[in-house]
Amino acid sequence: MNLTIDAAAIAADLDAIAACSDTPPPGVTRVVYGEADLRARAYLRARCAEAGLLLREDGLGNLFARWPGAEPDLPAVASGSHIDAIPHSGRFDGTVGVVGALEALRALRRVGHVPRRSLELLIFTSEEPTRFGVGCLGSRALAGALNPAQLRALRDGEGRTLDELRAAAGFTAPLEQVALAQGTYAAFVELHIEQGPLLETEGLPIGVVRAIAAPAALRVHLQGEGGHAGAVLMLGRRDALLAGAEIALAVERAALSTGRPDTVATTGRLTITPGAINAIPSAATLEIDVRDVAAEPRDRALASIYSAVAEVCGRRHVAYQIEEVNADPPATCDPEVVATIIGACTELGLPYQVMVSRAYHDSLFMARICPTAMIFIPCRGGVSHRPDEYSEPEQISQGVAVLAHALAALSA
Ligand code: HGY
Ligand code: MN
Ligand code: MN
Repeated sequence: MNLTIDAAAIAADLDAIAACSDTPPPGVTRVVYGEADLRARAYLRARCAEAGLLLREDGLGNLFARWPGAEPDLPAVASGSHIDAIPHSGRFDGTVGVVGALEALRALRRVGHVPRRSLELLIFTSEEPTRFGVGCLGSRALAGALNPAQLRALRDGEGRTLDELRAAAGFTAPLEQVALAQGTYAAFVELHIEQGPLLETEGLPIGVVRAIAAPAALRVHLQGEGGHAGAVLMLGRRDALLAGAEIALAVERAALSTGRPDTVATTGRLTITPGAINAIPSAATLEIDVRDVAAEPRDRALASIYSAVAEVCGRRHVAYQIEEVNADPPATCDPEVVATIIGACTELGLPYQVMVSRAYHDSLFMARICPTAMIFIPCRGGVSHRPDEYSEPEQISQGVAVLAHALAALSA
C-alpha cells in the first residue's frame, strides 16, 4: 500500500495543540478540564469532523472518532492517546499518538483503504495524574478499573469534585455508561514517544512495545507540631518537613535496594504547612511514584517505603497516614498485535527493536479489555516531561506510517 504521510499536517496539528497551554512557553501545561484542554479538544473535534469521522464523547470526556467499516457490527480497531500535559512539560507526550492516529486514518482514506472493521481514534481524558492524583483516569474507567462511585469520590487540589468539573466542561453523560465491555475492540495500538534514550542510542526509528511497566503511587501525610522558628528549641521538635526529607531519601534507597535497574522511585511532590521561613513545618505531604517492569520488585520497594515511614515517624514522633493511590499490575502486549506492527515495519523497511515501556500509558488499561500493543518513536536525548522534549518530523512520520500499515492490516 503506497501511503503518503502528510508531515506538514501533523506539524500544524501539533503546533495548534501546543498553543493550547495553561502556562506561557517554554513548555506546555494542559490540565484536564482546564481552559487549554477544552481548546485543544475543540480543535481536535473539528479536525476529526473534517476527516469525516463520527464523534462521540462519554461522561468523562473520552472522545471516540469512528470511521465505520464495511462490517460496522464487528469489534472495531482503535488507536489513540492523550492530550493532557503535566505542568511545564513537552509538546509530544501523548499528542503524537492522537495526531498520529488522526493522520494515519486520513492517509488510509486518501489511499482508498476500505476497512472491514471500523477504525476508531480515541482521545483519553486525563492520562496524567496532575489534577486528580491518579494516572490514566479515562482509560482506567473505560477498562472498568475505576467505578462510578470511585470516580465521584475524586477531588482536585482545590477540593472540587470530578462531577462538578466534568459537568462544567460539558461532559454530562452518566458515568455508569463509561466502562467498555470486553470485546468492544478487536485491537488497540498506541503511538507514543519513547520517553527514554534506547531508540536514539541504538539509532533505531521504531520501538515495538511488548510490555508496559507497573506503576504505583502513594500519598504520605505527615502531622508534626508547628511553632516559632526562633523560640522553639531543637530538642523535642516534631518537624514534619524533616521527617519528609528522611522519607524522600528512603524512597531513593528503596528503589536501589531491589538491585534491579528497572526499579525506579521518585518523590515528585512535597508540600508543607504553613510554609513560612520562621515557622516549624507542622504538616507535610509527599507524593511518591514507584515503578518496575515487574510487580514483585515494585512491591518490595513499596514495602521498604512503608517500613521507612513507620521508623522515621516513630523516631521523630510525627503522626502519619499512607494513602495508596494505585498499584497497578504491568501489562503484557498482545503477541499478534506486536507481530502486526513488526510486519508493518518490515513492509516499510524500517528497523525496529522490541522493548518494554518504562512509562505508563493508556495502553496499560486498554490491554485489560482488548489485544493491545504500542509503537515507540525516539525522542531527543530520551527527554520527556520537560519543555525540551522533542521528536523529529521524520521520526513522527515514520511512526505514523507504521501505525497506518498496522491499522490497515488489523482492520482488513
Ligand atoms: O508518568 C507516566 O509514565 C506517563 O507519562 N504519564
Ligand atoms: Mn506523560
Ligand atoms: Mn504519555
